Amino acid sequence: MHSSSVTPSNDLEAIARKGGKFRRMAVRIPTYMADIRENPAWLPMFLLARTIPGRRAHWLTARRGDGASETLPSMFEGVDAQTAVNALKGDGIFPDLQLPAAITQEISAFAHETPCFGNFDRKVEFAAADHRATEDRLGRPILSGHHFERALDCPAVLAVQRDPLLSEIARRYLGAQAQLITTRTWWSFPTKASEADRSLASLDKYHFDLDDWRMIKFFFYLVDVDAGTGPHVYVRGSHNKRRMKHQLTLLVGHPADEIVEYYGEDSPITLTGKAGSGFVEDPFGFHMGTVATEKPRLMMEIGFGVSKPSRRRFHGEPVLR
Ligand SMILES: O=C(O)CCC(=O)C(=O)O
Repeated sequence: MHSSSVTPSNDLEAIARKGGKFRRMAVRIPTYMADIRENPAWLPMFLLARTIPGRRAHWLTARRGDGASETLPSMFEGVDAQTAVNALKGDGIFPDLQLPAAITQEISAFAHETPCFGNFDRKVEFAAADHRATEDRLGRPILSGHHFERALDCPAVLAVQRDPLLSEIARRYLGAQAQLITTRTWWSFPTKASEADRSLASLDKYHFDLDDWRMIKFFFYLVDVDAGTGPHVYVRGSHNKRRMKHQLTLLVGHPADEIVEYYGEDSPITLTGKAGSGFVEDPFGFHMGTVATEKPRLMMEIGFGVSKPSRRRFHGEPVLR
């Protein structure tokens, strides 16, 4: 006869593990409450968009959208919108975008000069070069530095945000309702961060995004990113297939072994590349940023969705104060 028993120490371990999950959720509760206050329509999305039937039902409302801006000049020479859309449909990611060198340099210079906010806290303001000194002064690790609305003061950021290729890909993939919902630039610094800070910064844990029913995010590296610079990882094929257990939980983050077991060992791709390289993904697929171990990473995100943009999420700020 096979039997299993729960010893007191097993019990404590289980509570500690749950404590981790609850802590991860607790970090996000103020964000969720702020979203509901700002837009009550967020609640059904938050509950149902995590399920495959809920999403499929919403995809049926997509109106056909293509061709509107295909002839307008784009900074992304040689990229065919439909090739990107086909890759998004199949893999959930298209990894072949490249910013012009002048745009990359302008955004990078801007992000070096413009003070950012540490760990999403507007009271912690510093220039990227002063990261270590700021950590020493405050006596705690600083994992991320966001520029929030300051990003829009950079003309090159606006030029990328408004590029016709991005909106063409968004309309072809998401439907004619596609609209801009995020623009952010931020640093990820090598440091020893707490789990709560890593969770808030969406680092080191596979998760999917639930900011809208249907979304795509364009990401661009503004420094060279290798294994030590906290590369982004995406699980190919995870945008349109979901284990039941992962549809019926409120948690968006899940352990790597569960992900790899379900989607296959070859499904995660780690995106490294030179400054200016970029990719577009469907963030319902599992993905994560990894914590930088050697050099800071500077990243820009331009996101499209189908619902009214939230003031909060536009620049990635958890709660507006
Ligand atoms: O920092 C990254 O590479 C990932 C960011 C992320 O996970 C997100 O925007 O949801």
